[in-house]
Amino acid sequence: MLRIDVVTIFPELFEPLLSTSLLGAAIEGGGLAVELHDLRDWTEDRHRTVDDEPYGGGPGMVMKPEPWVAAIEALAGPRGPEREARVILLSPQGERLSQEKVRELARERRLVLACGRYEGVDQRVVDLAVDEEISIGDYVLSGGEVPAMVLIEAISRLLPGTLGNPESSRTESFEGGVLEGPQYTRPAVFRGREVPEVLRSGDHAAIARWRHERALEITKRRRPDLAASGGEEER
Ligand code: JBZ
Repeated sequence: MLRIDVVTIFPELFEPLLSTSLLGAAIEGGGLAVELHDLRDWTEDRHRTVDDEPYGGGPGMVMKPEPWVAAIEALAGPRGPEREARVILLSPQGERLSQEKVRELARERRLVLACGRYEGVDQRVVDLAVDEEISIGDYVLSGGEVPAMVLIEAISRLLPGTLGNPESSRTESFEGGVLEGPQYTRPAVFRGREVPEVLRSGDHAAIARWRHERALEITKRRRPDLAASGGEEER
């Protein structure tokens, strides 16, 4: 069982994700528990303030350290060997998320996902309370909520007993370091375009060979960086 505590000023953003079938199944199946927390619950002023002006000037606001450190320590305990959860801040300064990292996190018992907003979080939160920073990629976002959802969905697919089809998690894109080739369903002819004959041949060896060839072809063309590793990652 993996428990994920999410700390955010927008907990309601996560509700639709948590009630969809895939995550719903992981949660119903008992492999995953997600608890949402409003950062403002750890403020102490009347206005429940979470941000303030940046020292040194500049545009925008910075998230205050006090509510963050209080929230993280309440959920994970103080940093150190006794800590009860691995604390991850979603941030552009983080290490790029990979399927290898997803597999590593799926083996943990507890995670705390800290979602920043505004121009970022006071550095002392990172220095005093966060275990690691993760980024989902090089595009500009407004906060860590969507990255946290990406992480939760990627992890949930790997939890034991939570996947509809256990085979699909291995063969899908990236698990083997290779993209999937083209997929087809009925009808056999759509707007004059036929499903490749081999897929309708019933020759399972020929189908497997064809799929493998198409997978290597698309990987080499679209993701030469992946193709360079020969598709031998994790097998
Ligand atoms: C992320 C201030 O909060 C942010 C802003 C951008 C951003 C994150 C958090 S996490 N970008 C990413 O995963 O790349």
